[in-house]
Amino acid sequence: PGPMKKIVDRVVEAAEGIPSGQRPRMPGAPSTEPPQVAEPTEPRAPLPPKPDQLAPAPLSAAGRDTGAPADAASQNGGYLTTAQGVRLPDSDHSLKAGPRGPVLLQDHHLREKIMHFDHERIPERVVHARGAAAHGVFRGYGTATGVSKAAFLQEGVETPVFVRFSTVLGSRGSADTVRDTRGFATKFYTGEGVFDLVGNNIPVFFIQDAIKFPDVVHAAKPHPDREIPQAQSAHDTFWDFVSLHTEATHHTLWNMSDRGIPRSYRMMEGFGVHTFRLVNAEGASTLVKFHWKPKAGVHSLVWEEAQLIAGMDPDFHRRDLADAIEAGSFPEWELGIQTFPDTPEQTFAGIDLLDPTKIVPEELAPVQPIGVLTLNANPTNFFAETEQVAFHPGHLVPGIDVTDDALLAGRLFSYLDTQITRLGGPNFAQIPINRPHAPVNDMLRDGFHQDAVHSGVAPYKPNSLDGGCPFFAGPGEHAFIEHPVPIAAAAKVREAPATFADHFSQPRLFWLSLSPVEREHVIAAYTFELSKVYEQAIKERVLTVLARVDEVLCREVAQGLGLPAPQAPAGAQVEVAPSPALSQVGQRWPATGRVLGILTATTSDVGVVRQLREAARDAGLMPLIIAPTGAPLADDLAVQRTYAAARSVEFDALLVAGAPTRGADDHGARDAKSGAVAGGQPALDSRAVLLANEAYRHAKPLAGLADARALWAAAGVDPQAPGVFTGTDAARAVSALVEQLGTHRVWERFPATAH
Ligand code: HDD
Repeated sequence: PGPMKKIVDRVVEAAEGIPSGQRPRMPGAPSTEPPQVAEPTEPRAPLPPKPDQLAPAPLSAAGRDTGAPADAASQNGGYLTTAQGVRLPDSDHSLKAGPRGPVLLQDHHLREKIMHFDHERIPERVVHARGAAAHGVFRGYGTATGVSKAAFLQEGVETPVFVRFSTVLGSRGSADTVRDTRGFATKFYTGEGVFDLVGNNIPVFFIQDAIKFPDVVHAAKPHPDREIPQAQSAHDTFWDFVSLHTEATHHTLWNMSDRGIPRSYRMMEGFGVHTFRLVNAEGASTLVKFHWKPKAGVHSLVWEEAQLIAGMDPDFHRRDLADAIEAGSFPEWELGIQTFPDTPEQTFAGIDLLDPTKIVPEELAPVQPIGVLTLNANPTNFFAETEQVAFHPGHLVPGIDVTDDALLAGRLFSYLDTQITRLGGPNFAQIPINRPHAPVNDMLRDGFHQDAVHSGVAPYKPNSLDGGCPFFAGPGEHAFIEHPVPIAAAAKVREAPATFADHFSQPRLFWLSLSPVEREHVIAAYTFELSKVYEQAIKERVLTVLARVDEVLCREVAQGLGLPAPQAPAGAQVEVAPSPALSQVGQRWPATGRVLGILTATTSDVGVVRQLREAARDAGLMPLIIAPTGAPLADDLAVQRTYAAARSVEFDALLVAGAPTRGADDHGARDAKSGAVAGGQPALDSRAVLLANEAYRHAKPLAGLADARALWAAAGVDPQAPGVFTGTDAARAVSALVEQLGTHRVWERFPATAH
C-alpha cells in the first residue's frame, strides 16, 4: 500500500484540473454511477454478454473446459500497463506541450499503442478465410485397431481436438450462408503428436492435381478488376473455368446441390476426400477414406433462406455453433472409414482411389464407425485460436500415412508454406493453439517469433556435448515410420492416369441419387448462377457439360436461361447405379439442438408460453421467444427476438402462442401499407404474418394454439397441409413439431417436378 498510495496520489494530483467527467478513475475511488453502466473502478469479472450476444438459455449446466492455455492473459487485471509492464495513469490523451499541443514525439505510450494497432491485422487465409471453430474431445471406439496402430484410435482413448469450419471463397468478413464448399478441419492433439484431418463437407474436389489449385481459386475468387462478386461462384470466371475444365463437374454439381448451403456446421458431413493409408501394428496397410457423420443428420437451408440470412445475420453459422455449445447442446460426429485393400492398382470396384474427383458409394464400401467427436467449448479468443490455428494434411501420426494422390502431394507442400506468410515465420507451431500436447524436442532453432528459450549447446545430431540428446525412437517407441510402399520404375511425365479422363459418370451417379425435390434445387441453383453470367458462350458451354450429366437437368436449366438445350453426344451418358446414401431426404434424425421460434403476442398467456418453452427444452430443442418488444414476459421469461429483429430463417420450426394484432403489438412497425384495418377488425401484425408465411413456404413445421387460425389465414398457411398443427394442447403442439423435425422439413410441401 505504501508505494502504491504514492502512485495513486500522484495520479490524482495529475488529474486535478481535468474536468471530472474526463478524469481517469483511480483504483479504489468510489463510483457515483450505477455499477452496470459505469466504468469499473477496481478489477472485477467482465460484464455478462450483451443481450444480442445471449445464447439461448442453457439446456444443461455443462462443465466447460475452455481449452484456453493456463497463461491466458485477460484484461481484468489491476492496472493498465504498456507492453513493457509499466503502469499508466492515462490512455486518453497524447503527451502535449500544454493542453493545446503540439503533441510530443517522445510519447512512448502513444507510439506503442498506435504501432500495435497498425499491425493488428494479419493476412487472411488465401482460401477458407471465413471460419468458426470450437474445442472438443475425440473418443476412439477401438474398432480401427485392426487397421491402424494410431494410439488415439484405441478404445476409450480421449483426445482433445480443435475443429475449424469455413467457407472457401469469401473474405474473413463475408457472409456464412453463401453457396460454397465448407471446410471441416480437425486438429487432434494426440499423445503421439498432432494429427490434422483437413477435409471438406463435399467428398470430391474440383481438380485432380494440386498444380491446378491456383487456377481454380483464381477463377472462383472475385474478378480482379472490380473485386466482385464476394464469396460467390455466380460469375463468369468461375463458370468459364469449370466448363472448360470438366473434371470439376462432379464437385460443381455438389456445390449446386443442397450441400452447398448447409443449415448449420453442426449438420454437415465431413470428408477427408483423398484416400489415406492406415498401417497397423503388424505393418500391414489398408487404404481408407475418412467420413464425419453428424449425429444431428445432414441438413440444408433453402436458397431463399440462405440469401435472406446473408443480409439478416451474416454470422449465422458462427452464431449457431457458438450458441449450441453455450446452451450445452454439444454437436457430435462419428468418424468412420471406408476400407479398401492396398493393392498395386489402388482401385476399388473399378473406381480409381487416387482420383479425388471420385467417391466410392457407401453401398459398395460401408462407412465403419471408429470414434466420436464432441464439440464442447467455444474458443476464448477468436484471433488467438480460430485465426491462428494452422492445419496441415502432412501432420500425421504413426499408423496414418498418405497415398500418391497428386492433389494431396501438392497440399503437403502448400500448407506449411502458407503459414510463413500468414503467421509471420516458421515458428507457428509454438502459437498456443498449435502446440502439440505431446512433448516437443526438436532441433529447430531461432526464426521470427521464437518463443522457446532453448537450453543446451548442441542443436544438432550426432552430438556428444549435449549427451547425445535427444535420441531417435525405434518402431516400438511410437516413431513415425513411412510405410515402405514400393515405387514402380516409371518415366518422368506430366500426365494423369487414363481413368482420370472419366469426368461424367460420377456426376450422373450423384444426380440420380437425389430425390426429386433435391434435383429441383440443383436445377434452380444452376439457373440462378448462370443467370448471373454475362457471356452467352459460357452459359452454352455449361449446358453442353450438363447434357453429358443428364437430359432433364440440362433441359430444365436451358429453359430457365431461355436457351436451346444441347444434345449429348451418343453414348455420352454412362449407366450408373444411384447411391441412396447421398440423398439428404428420406431419413429420420433426432430433433435435438434445433431452433424453435415461439411467437408471442401481448395477449399470450404467460403460463402457456412458459409451458411451451419447458416442453421444447425437455425435447432438446433450443427455444427462442419472439415478442413485440424486448420487455420480458415475466421475470423468468426473457425475450430473445423482438418482432423488429425476428425473421423466420433463424428457426427450424415456428410455434405460435398468440395472434399478434396490429395496434396492440405494432411497436416499432413502420410499414404503412400493412396497417390497413379491414372491416373494423385490427389487422394482424405484418411482421408476424411474414414470419408464418415464410416458415410455411420454406416447408418448416408449424404449430399454433387455437387463435393461430387467424394468422394462418393471413399468412396463406393451409391448416390442413402436412406439418401444420393447430390445437389447444401445448404439449401436443410441441410433440407435433418434434416429430416433424425428425425429417428436417415437411418435404411434401415443396413442389417437385424434376424426375
Ligand atoms: Fe486446402 C486451407 C481443405 C486442396 C491449399 N484447405 C484449407 C482449409 C481446409 C482445406 C478445410 C482451411 C483450414 C483452416 O481452417 O485453417 N484443401 C482442402 C481440401 C482439399 C484442399 C479438402 C482437397 C481435397 N488446398 C488444397 C490444395 C491446395 C490447398 C490442392 C494447394 C495446392 N488450403 C490450401 C492453403 C490453405 C488451405 C492455401 C489456406 C490457409 C491454410 O491453408 O492454412 O494452403
